[in-house]
Amino acid sequence: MTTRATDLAAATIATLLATSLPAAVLAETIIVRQKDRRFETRYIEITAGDIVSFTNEDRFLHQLYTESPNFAFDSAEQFPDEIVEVRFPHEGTYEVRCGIHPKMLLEVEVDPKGVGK
Ligand SMILES: [Cu+2]
Repeated sequence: MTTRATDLAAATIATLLATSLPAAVLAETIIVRQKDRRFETRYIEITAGDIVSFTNEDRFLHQLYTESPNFAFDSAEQFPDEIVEVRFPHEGTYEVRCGIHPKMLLEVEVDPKGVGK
């Protein structure tokens, strides 16, 4: 039995993928647009570790926050065209709100890692 160079290369690539993929690539980024004083959707379901990317497509400020016993963030003022990225590290259900527009509400359900969506 002989080992050809291409087999070695394939094995090397497979090894690299196996060792470098998990943490970095399995996390997803989910885009949620803010437009007309609303989030484009009222509910998203993600996995712990995922990042939600909020894009301000209005011509005025937003200010995102969530408050919960195990996770909180406050974006401060978010200018037009500014993107705020929020990583949700823990499972749970979170209400993302805007400090400037009280009717804005996005519910984020965060599943534990390893559970299907
Ligand atoms: Cu707002």
